[in-house]
Amino acid sequence: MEKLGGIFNPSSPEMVVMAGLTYYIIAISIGILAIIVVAVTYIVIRYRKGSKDSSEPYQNFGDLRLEIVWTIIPIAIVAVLFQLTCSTMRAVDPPIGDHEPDVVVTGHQWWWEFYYPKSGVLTANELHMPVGERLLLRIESIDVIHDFWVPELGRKIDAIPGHTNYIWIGAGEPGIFLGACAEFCGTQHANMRIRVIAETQEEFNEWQEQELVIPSTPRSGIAAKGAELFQTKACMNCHTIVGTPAAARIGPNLTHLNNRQTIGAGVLTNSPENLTKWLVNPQKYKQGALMPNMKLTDSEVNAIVAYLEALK
Ligand code: HEC
Ligand SMILES: [Cu+2]
Repeated sequence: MEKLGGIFNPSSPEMVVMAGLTYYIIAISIGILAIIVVAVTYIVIRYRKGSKDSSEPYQNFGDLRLEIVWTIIPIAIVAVLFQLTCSTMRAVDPPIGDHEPDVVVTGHQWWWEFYYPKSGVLTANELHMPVGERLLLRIESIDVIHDFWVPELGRKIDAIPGHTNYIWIGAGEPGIFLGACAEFCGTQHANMRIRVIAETQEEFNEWQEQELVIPSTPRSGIAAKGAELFQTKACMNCHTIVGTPAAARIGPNLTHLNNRQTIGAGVLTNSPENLTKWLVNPQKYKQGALMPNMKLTDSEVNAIVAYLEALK
């Protein structure tokens, strides 16, 4: 169930309020535009220059009553918009207080790291959340300015190196909500996608339990060969696989890659075939990505794919 639609498909309580404000502003603007168009049209026709009379029309300077009216009306309109904006901000962006973040979001060129400090889950590009819960996200960046945005669920916010930002985010209904980096951050900016997977509390708990399993390292067969290659082919310099010495966070945590729907922050759907393609040459699918072409032979690739698929 994939949806697009941004503000026209508000799917969180926050986004419902924000979309409401947008609709109000659009409605008021259309109202003002309509009044102006009607007035201009009327005046152009009513006071057009006649063929008989060529003198200047009557000029009316300094009408105090008129000036008061056209000062008060715009102030009233702005005051209403100000009040609506303030109540929207109160609803969408409540104070953080001493609330601990539920997820730490770190922007990387060109993927997202999601860390759940309360459980210890560390994953990438796909943000799971229980429906009806409002999560506090702490937004950071490891390199350049990125911007976290899932249009159907609420506010967008910058991920700035050396500075933390916070947003509240929740989903009012189950589904997959697509988002993306919204601040140009280099060649693969367009392929820095976000998938929010909003699910029931039970499904979320199940996912979380799976994420926390420490997989056993295969001891025999082609997968064991893959495990060995993972250590010797420099993969471990950039990636984490829990339960092995690989603990780097330059690239996504691969421990439970099986649980993810996509590879490369959305460039490929996750399947053994696509994983093979990615490992043969990631640069073909995401040119400029910070994972180099590892120049693996076909049998090395097959062994590593077997290993990553075996991690459960
Ligand atoms: C220099 C660091 C580096 C090395 C070495 C490296 N990778 Fe990566 N890898 C990355 C980065 C960065 C990404 C994320 C790329 C992106 O999405 O922009 C990535 C992505 C991946 C992905 C996709 C993960 C996901 O969730 O999208 C897989 C699978 C992967 N690497 C496997 C490997 C394997 C296997 C090796 C060793 C043969 C390896 N990598 C070596 C940095 C590295
Ligand atoms: Cu970007």
